[in-house]
Amino acid sequence: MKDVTQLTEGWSLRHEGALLPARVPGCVHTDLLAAQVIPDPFIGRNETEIAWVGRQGWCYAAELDHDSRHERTELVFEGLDTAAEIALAGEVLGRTRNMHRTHRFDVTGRTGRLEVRFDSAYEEAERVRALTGERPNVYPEPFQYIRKMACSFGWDWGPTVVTAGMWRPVRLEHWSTARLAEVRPVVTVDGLPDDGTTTGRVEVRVRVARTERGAGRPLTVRATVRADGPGAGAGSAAGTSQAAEASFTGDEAVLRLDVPDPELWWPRGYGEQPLYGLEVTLADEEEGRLDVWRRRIGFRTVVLDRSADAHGSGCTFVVNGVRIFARGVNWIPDDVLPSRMTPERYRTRLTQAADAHVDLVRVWGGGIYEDDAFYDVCDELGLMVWQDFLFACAAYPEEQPLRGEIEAEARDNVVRLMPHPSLVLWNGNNENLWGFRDWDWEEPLAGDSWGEGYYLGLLPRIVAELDPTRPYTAGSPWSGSWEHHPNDPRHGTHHSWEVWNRQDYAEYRASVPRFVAEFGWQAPPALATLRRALPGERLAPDSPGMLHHQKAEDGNGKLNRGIARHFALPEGDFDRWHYLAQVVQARAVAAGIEHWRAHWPVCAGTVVWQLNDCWPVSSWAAIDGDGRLKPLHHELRRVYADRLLTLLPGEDGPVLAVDNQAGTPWHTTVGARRMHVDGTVLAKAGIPVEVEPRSVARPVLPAELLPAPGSAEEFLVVDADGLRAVHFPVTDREFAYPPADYGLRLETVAGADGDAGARAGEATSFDVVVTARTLVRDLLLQADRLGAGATADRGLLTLLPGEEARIRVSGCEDVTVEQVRAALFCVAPR
Ligand code: BMA
Repeated sequence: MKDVTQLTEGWSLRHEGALLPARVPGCVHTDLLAAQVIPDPFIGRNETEIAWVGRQGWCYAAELDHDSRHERTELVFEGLDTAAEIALAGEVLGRTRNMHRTHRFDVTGRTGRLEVRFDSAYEEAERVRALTGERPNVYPEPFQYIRKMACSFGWDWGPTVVTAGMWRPVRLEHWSTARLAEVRPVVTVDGLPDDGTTTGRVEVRVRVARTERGAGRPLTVRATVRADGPGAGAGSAAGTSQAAEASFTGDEAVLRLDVPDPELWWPRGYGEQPLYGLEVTLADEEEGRLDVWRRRIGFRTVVLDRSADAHGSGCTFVVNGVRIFARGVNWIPDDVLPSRMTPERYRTRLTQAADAHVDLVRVWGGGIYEDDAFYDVCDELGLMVWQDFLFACAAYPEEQPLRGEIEAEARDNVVRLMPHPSLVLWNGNNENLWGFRDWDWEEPLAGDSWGEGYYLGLLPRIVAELDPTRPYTAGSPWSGSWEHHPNDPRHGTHHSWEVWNRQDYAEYRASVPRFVAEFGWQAPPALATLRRALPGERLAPDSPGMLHHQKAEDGNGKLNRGIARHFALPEGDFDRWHYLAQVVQARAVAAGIEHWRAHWPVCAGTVVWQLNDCWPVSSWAAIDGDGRLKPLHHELRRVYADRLLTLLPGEDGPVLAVDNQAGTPWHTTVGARRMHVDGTVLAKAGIPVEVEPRSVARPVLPAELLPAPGSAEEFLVVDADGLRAVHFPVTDREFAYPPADYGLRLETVAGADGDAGARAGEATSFDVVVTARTLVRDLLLQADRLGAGATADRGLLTLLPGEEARIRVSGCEDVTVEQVRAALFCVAPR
């Protein structure tokens, strides 16, 4: 049986003649940080100070000592970042130039000093650029000439932190006769439940590598699939187990397993996430078991329906026959130093996404193929994953040495990720087809390659060959062919960026794309995050640290104009600017989603740019670089919930849309009130509504309920089953808000052990009970002002006079009512 030894210990990093202790997996920056050679790049303007780290070569070393009874020993690097030369006892084993691949070297019988010498990624990129020639790029740095996480060279939300190192595990594999080189489960489902009997089919395609002795030997491979995992509960296929055996033709074998009536894997909100364990064992007669491979799989079908219809051509995910409005977010690397990611951190971040009722996560092409831990959590939480191949915002040469690297990398990652049932789409690139058409690339390219051959040729061929049941799209955005503009809203996927760049967020309502794969609005991170990142700085929207932690072109200008369209732009009041920027972000994204969801099924999904951040920065993220939730996160939780009440501004006043994305009908009565700003109800009605599952109803609002057009004193409120929507006929700066007046009281929450108050100094939970005496619009408790670890369970709240709201605060020590009052913000403060 194969033996595996992880090589985590005994590594050192050479720096100016000294040897620093090194962590593997890890990278140069984390080792230099641990040795206090560099300051934290996330703090202040340290990023600029440590730019030198990326500009030089680095050498890691360890003593390699092994002694094995096996025929073969291989040194396996799951990820080398990036341009490396690997030498053992002074002899070069090989060279690498791609952080997204696994590399394997034969070290049978060889021991001694193992050195992994990294060149500067810039040097490598320049070398390749010299071979392929120059290509256009949206960003200044040369990321398209090197297969390394593009955003490590800086992005419009990310710092330039160009690292090097063994960012994924390194191990020795000792084996004899043969090992499993590739295992690909192709999972399909015959006969969906409505058709009567269902059969889950697993076709396992196996490839082996052999030693000389193994060359002629007959091998057998056995596969078993059994119910497993958190979702497989009572009444499920629990306990069932199927097995199959096959022998090899050459180095390949195919096994087929049928699982009768499998429990289906569903996206969250549509059903459970039962997972089945698949085990593949390689054996030969003399030695018995040689190698084992284990993964979890799930039974579901997925189709991306792109067929033509009266509106153009759609883009609708269909899982197990159910058509889905995708409630998505874009995912960027959660840390600009991705070796720091842990399974726990993936789980935290993805659980935050699930808490916001997200059901689809797009792994964006300027980042990485994430660790298996990421996709494991998505499998468990029912988060559909759309995976970009790693190309973003640039023209990419198709010549060697890049072409071979890209093919190898795509093969590695398709094979690695295809067992995950959460994976629903492979996508060729981010914005490159659009870039070719619209960003003036054609002239500088002058006929040179730019990546089209990857997106329309190589990548779809690889997906069809290796992972034939999964949909592939050439790019995002993409209209399906060159016949239509790549970003044509009527066809396929669309990125909506004009609105943030140049317009008021109301303009989201001007079109109904078939699938909005990117759109978003910026806001600064939580105050505690800024305080940590910018120690000692007197914060102002344009203070030096704030500007350094704002990477977007004219980012602050766009933030300010976004605020000024609705509110008086606060001068000299950072806290209010910060609050208003966060309000506008939440409202903007909500406006888009409310509008597009109301147009289901013409529009079949929204993928918010962006869920997360990779350091502390003002950005489009809903969760900031320290993991704190912005008000947008709470707003996503509202607008992505199964049930949503929406008031959409229409030509003749507000239009009510009642969205029901649940699988059961929603029968309710919408209470609608036309109100005066002083709290008087001017007209009211109960509107009975019946909304079918996964559909939208638009009940007519009686005319007497519509606030007078242009009124600065009237507004409309609709409520149903604890949900609320409000409509104000004019912008906030025009509306006659009374100075907000509310009472405040704090109530300690009984602990889980029934212990009423908390012991002194102990972190606790308490409720902030707000009683509105006037209209209070978009009340927000910024819990991080009460304590760096404090969180609140609610975001923006609009209260009518006399209403009470309860906000649960967790993770902070006792505070006073005055402190809470100072952490509360609203649109029209007293
Ligand atoms: C799109 C993304 C990213 C970018 C974002 C915000 O272009 O694909 O490249 O960060 O917009 O500008």
